[in-house]
Parts: sequence; structure tokens; C-alpha cells
Amino acid sequence: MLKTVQIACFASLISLLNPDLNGISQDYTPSSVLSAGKWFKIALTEDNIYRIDYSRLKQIGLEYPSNPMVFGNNTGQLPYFNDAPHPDDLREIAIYTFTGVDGVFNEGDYLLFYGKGTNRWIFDNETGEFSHSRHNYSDTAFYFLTSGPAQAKRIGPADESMLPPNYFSASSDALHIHEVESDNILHSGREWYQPVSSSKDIEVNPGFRELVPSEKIRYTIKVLARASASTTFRISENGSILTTVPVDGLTWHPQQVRMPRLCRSQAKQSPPHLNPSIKYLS
Ligand SMILES: [Ca+2]
Repeated sequence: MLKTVQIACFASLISLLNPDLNGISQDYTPSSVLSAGKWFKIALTEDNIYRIDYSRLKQIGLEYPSNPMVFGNNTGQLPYFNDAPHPDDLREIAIYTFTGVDGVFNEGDYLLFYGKGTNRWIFDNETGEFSHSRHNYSDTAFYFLTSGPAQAKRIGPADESMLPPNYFSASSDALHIHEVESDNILHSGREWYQPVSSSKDIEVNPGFRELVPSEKIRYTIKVLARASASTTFRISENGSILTTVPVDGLTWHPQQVRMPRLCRSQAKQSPPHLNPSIKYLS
């Protein structure tokens, strides 16, 4: 009898979205940018702004260290359908270069670029909700560093509006996913879950601080059970039950594949604490 669970919880205050599928073309380039020049591969596991010093570019032997270029197609999980839009050759991404007082990218300077990991938080404009998309095949994204005689794409200053601001915010969204992929009940497919015990809770602590008291925390939980009797998963916070998720029992047929049953549930809670725990009641 297996009981498994995965949970996502987040406090939603201001919506942030980074659509990253723009500019994808179905036309194939005649030759890859990788066919010429010296290239270096950069492995990333999380969304962040990354810095590379000029001295490091020289140290690794970049051909034109004053003109570094960064490429990357990282669009997250590739589509399963072969006719879905997907990137062809590597695309250059704009970088920021700190050049100091001399305005030249040289010793003491550095470049910045925004790199994304393989997983995605996806915002639904209609529902105002986030969902998490986990890359099924890789936890590491790759960017590519090279250089050229001409200056690379640069991040330029944004056009500032001449209008006075009419909205001020001092808060932002906080998102957290708890997903431990340790069990695959059918030993097949892409769904992996974390076993739950009735005697020991799974503690989930996103480590959020300075939450806005008037904003509710939204939880989404996905559970899976394969048992002859019905199963109830219970999610609590600081001793109070947030929600219960029932999963029907199965009728056992010895000759049939015993498919587990899946159930999703959502809950909202004002944030007096932020330490939800999960257990199941058999
Ligand atoms: Ca400089």
C-alpha cells in the first residue's frame, strides 16, 4: 500500500511573469553559430542574474574578451509533439556590461546576464494563479559563452515614461514548490512522488518572511494513492487542518495493472505561521 504526496504553496501578492517562448521559429538556419569560434558551456540550476568577470574571461582564453557573447535557448521543457514550436539554432541573449569610468570592457569590469533554470512557474492571466512546471529530464540548463570581433547584444536602458507614477508597491510574490521525486509506483512514466507515512508528517517550510498579513497563502497539493481502502490525506498548519484530500480505494483484480488514483486539492489560509505538514489517514 503506497501513499504519496507532492505539494506547492505560495503567497501571491504581485504577479510576475517571464514569458520565454517569444521569437521561436520553425525555419531552420543553414548553419549553426556553434560551427565557428571558441565556445564555453555554462551550467545553471536556478533562475538568477549571473556575473562573469572580465579577468575570468581572459583566464579561460576567450578569443575576444572585450566582446563576450552569451547564447541560450532555454525555454524549459521541450514539447512532446514534434510539430510544436521549438527553437532551432542557439539565440544570442542580451548582456549587461559594467565598463567602469573608461567606458571600455576591460580589467576590473564584469558582465551580467539573466539565466533561467529548467523548471518554470507559469502564471495564468485568467485565473490569477501560478502553476509549477518541472522539467522531466534535466535539472540543469545550459548557456553558451563565446566572443567576436563586434560588440555583442547589450541590455539597454528602458524607456522611461514621462507620466507620473500612479501605483507604488513594496511587495512581490513568493513561490515555493516542495517536490521530492523518490517513488514511481508503476515504474513507468514521468510521475514521481514522495512517500507519506501516517506516523511521521512531511514538514514543508518555505522559509518565507515578512508576509503581508492580509494576503492569504494559496496551497495546491497533488496526492496519489493505490490502496483497496479509501485514503485521506490531511494538510495542517500549526495544528489546524487546512484541508483534507480523499482518494477513493481501488477494486483489486489480480490480472490488472493496479493504477494509482490521483487527486488535486487547493486551500487558502491567512499566514499566522508558515510550516504546513502533511500526513495521511488510512
Ligand atoms: Ca573598463
